[in-house]
Amino acid sequence: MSAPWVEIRNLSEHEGREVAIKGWMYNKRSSGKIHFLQLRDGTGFVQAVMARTDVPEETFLEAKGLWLEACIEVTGVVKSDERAPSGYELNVTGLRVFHNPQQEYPIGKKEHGIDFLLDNRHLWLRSQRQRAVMKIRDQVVWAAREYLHGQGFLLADSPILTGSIGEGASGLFEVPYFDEGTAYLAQTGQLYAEAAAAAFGKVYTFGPTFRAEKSKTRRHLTEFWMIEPEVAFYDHEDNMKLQENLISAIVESVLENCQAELGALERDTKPLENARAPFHRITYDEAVKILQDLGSTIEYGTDFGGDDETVLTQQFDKPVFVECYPKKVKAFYMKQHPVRDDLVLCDDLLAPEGYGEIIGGSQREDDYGLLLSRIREEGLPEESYEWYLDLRRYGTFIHSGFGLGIERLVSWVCGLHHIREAIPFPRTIYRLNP
Ligand code: NSS
Repeated sequence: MSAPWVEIRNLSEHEGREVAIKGWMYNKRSSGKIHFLQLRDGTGFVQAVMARTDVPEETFLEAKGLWLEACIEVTGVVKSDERAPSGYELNVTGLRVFHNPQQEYPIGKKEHGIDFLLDNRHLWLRSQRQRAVMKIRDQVVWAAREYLHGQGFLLADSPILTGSIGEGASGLFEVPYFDEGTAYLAQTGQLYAEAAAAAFGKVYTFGPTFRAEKSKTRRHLTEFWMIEPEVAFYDHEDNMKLQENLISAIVESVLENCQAELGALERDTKPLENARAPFHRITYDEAVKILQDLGSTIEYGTDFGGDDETVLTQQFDKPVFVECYPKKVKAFYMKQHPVRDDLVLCDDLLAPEGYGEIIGGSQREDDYGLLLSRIREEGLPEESYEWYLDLRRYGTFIHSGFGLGIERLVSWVCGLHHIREAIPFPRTIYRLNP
C-alpha cells in the first residue's frame, strides 16, 4: 500500500509512520551523503532528510538535480526532532518529481528591492514571511465574522457597482454602465448597510471597497477590504463599545491561534496583549490640544494627517478613540452633535505604535431635513439619494455603524512597515499587475 498523503501541519499525528508530502522545495543543502530538502506545502514547513544509503542511487541523483521551487512528492518516515521548527523531520524513502524548473527561481536569498518583490508578488507570496501575514489576515477575518455572528449580526452584502456616492465625490472609480450612465465602484457599503439595518436590525457588510485618491502613503490602497457593521438603535456610545469589543476579540483570537506566525514576523506581542477593551478616549478638541502642545502646527478645524495620528498614538499604550470631529471635515451622513452644531457624533479608532486610523464610525443623521440639507451643502446629486432619504421617511431610527479596514488592522497586528504586504495582491496608484 502506498504511503498516505498528509499535510505538513498534521505531521505530529503520524509519528513513526511512512507518509507522502506534496509540495515545493524552497531550499536545499547537500553533502556527498545526504540531501536536506526544505519543503513547504502551504500548511507548514518541514525538512526532509535523504540519506544516500536509504534510497536507490537514481533517486539520490534526481534529488541532487532539483532546482529551487521544484514541485515534488516526498515519501518518508515522520520523526520527531526538537531542533526542527515544526518539531518534526522526514526520513526520506522515496521521491516523485512533478516539475523541476530547470531555471533559477527569481527570488533568491539575496536582498531584493521592494519594486522587484512587488513585480513578483505572485511568487513572493510563497515566502515564509508572506505566508505568516496571510495566515494572520485569515484569522482576523475569521475572528471578526465569528464575533459578529455570535452577537446576532446578519451578513447583508452590498453592491460594488453603485449609483450613489458613499464618501464624498473625490476618489471615485467610474465605470461606463449601459444606458444608466456612470457607475461608481463602491467606496463603502454603508448606505446599503443602513437600509439593511432597518430591515434586519444588526447587520454587517464585508467586501472590497475602492478609493481613487492619489495617496502614496504607507496606509493607502486603492482597493481594500472593509467590514462595516450597522446597528439599529445603537447610538454613538454603543457604537464605540462594539468597536472596542470587536477589536479586542480579533486580537485575542490572533494571539491564541497565530503564535508561530507572529514569531516568524518577529512581532513584539506586548502591544497586542495590551489591546483589551476599554480603549482610551479623547475628543477632537483634546487631540488638537495634545498635538499643539507637542509642537504640531495643526490648526483647529482641520483633519489630522498621517503624521499627526502617528504622534497621537505614541501617547497611548493601547488603541485610542478620537471623538466628535468638526462637521466640515467629515462625511454628510454623520449625526450633528446635540450641543455643538459645528461637530458630529463620530469616532476614529487609532491603533497604537504609530499605526493610526483603523476604524471610522459614526451615529447617522436620522433627521430627514438635516440630512437633506447636508446632501445639498455637499453638492451631491440629490436624485441618487432618494432611496437613502426613504430610510428617514419611513420609520426613521437612531442607528450607528463603522468601517474597519482589514489591511490597516492586519498591518498593525503583524507590525508591517507598509500596508501593501497586508493583502495578497495590492492595488496602489502605481500598481495593477500582477
Ligand atoms: O472612509 S472611512 O473612514 N469610513 C467609511 O468608509 C464609512 N462609510 C464606514 C462606515 O461607517 N460604515 O473608512 C473606514 C476605514 C478606515 O478607518 C480605514 O481603516 C479604511 O477604512 N480605509 C482604508 N484602508 C486602506 N486604504 C485606504 N485608501 C483606505 N481608506 C479607508
